[in-house]
Amino acid sequence: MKKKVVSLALLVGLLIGVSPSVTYAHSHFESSVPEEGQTVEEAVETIELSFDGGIEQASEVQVFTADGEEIETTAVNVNSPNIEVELSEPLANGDYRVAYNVLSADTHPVEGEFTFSVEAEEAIVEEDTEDEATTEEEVTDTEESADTEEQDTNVADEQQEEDSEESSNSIIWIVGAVLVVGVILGALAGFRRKR
Ligand SMILES: [Cu+2]
Repeated sequence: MKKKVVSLALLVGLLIGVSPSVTYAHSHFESSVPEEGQTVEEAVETIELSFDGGIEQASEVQVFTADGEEIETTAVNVNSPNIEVELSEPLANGDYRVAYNVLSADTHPVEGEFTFSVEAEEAIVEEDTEDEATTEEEVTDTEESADTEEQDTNVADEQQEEDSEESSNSIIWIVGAVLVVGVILGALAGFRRKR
């Protein structure tokens, strides 16, 4: 009789111990938009990932170009079991890799990645030229800032020179104006006296 009670207690204990892992099962990557290997022919500004179980807020997603350059994301919205990644601007044509590091609801990390391509018309071609323009601007910016650092003191000196030039110029103007007014007044006075 006692043995039965003990084994029953063990059985109940075992069930209780097992049940949490049943409730919080390990989550797996299920699908995405764009999906693995897809070639998208329109602008891509968001990427959606879906998992087959609960995932935690601490989940991360990164998007990379074929060259391994990371794409800027404005938000990674975890809405278990889905994640929506918002990109700062539409993706240019090319191949992309999405890497996810998700925390499953059972606290186990789930890592993985998938790739897709963008092959859109028009809009994306414009994007490309814009990108190039921005890069060129950035390059000049860096050059300029490097120059600025070197010539900082020179610029300050020039600025001071300009300032003093300006002030001496305005003094010349004021003195000149006073002289002209004086000459006119003097002439007028002389004219009146003559009369
Ligand atoms: Cu797990």
